[in-house]
Amino acid sequence: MNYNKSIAAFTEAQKSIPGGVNSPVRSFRNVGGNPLFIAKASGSKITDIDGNEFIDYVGSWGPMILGHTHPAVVEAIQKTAALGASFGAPTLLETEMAELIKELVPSVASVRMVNSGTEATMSALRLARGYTGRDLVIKFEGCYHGHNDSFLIAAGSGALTYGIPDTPGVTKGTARDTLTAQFNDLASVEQLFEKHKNEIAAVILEPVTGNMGVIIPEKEFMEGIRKLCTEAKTVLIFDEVMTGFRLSKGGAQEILGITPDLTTFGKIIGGGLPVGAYGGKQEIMDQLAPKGPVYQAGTLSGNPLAMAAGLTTLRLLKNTENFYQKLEEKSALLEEGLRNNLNELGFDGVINRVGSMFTLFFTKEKNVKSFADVMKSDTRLFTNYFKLSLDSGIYLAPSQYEAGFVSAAHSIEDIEKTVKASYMALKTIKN
Ligand code: HOZ
Repeated sequence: MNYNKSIAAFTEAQKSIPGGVNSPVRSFRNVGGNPLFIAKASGSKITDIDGNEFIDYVGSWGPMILGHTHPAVVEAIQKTAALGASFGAPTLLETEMAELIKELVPSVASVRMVNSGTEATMSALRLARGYTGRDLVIKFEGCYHGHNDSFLIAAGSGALTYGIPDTPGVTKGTARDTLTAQFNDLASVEQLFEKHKNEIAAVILEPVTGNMGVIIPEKEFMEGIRKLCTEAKTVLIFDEVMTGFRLSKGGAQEILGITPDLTTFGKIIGGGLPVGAYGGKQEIMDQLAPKGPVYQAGTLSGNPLAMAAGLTTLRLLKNTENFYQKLEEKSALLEEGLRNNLNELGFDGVINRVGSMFTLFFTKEKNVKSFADVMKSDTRLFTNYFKLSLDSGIYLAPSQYEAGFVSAAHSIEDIEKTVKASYMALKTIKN
């Protein structure tokens, strides 16, 4: 494939944008390549400015569950835009969105819209601190909750990809208030609760991780955390920015059968436009200004375009028969094909998948259940695989530590093509 225009565009971009990108993980630096500059996308396909077309498993890092440029979503954005892009005043769309989220996610009694997942997690933490009157938060190594200072400690996603899980610029005081535990290791959480009795405001986690690749939580781990939080009157926050409306209508909490106190959302609820939200128990949400004393605000919060795109997306998920069943079937087919390839060609690897979220870890481990397991992955092998996949028309996230996403627009033919391309990539690596 010829990437000349993207190469030139990246050179130009680096003159005026730090690192040439507005979010680090998309720079391809980790896989030694040049990011593709995208011209357009439709359904399961994305097209770069050189005219190369790819089957897209990034899906804008999660939001595009219906595929790109779904006609109903495009129409909703266009119609809403014609009425005005932003008013800084309430609209009916915001209430409709809140009501729909409440209906689909029963743990949410009240919900506040913001503009990104980062804002959602940052605000949820402030709210948990205001509600409990405590300072400390427990997060899990490798989990990523956006780029707020409190969460850039042992962080996943781009921070992990570029080896800066603890970023400079976070004050010692902030870092001291963030405690880290190990995912799927309940004892590591218990120890922190023992040591900091009655001081922990919140525990936050991705209930199914995506930002260190997909890791499936063990039942006892999740139940144990819920119990610890309840006993200590600590606020349990599920960061469902990635998993919300992705793994089921009710998100990860529905399939795991665990009820958090607060949930953060993003990605899918904006249908591809910038958005975030956080919601949960009434008595906690009542602490938010103007009802309560915990302040949080935003000029573009509940923006009509984002609400229109998100509402249209959520309604389609809700009203399309067997929506999640069909996604599951396609994703299972992909998993099976990828696993057969690994086995047939004698590669070590683990494929973790929940619904339409998956990660292929190149590793000799039998399972990938923890951050420590993730870190044993062969990233050199991943890099080769990534580049060969790209050259054969498959667009994967440019990092071993991310999830892939299947959308409703992916066809069986797309999946078969992907499995074939993956086979050829592995065969080339082997030879
Ligand atoms: N944190 C996102 C991936 N988990 C990166 C999003 C982007 O670079 O656009």
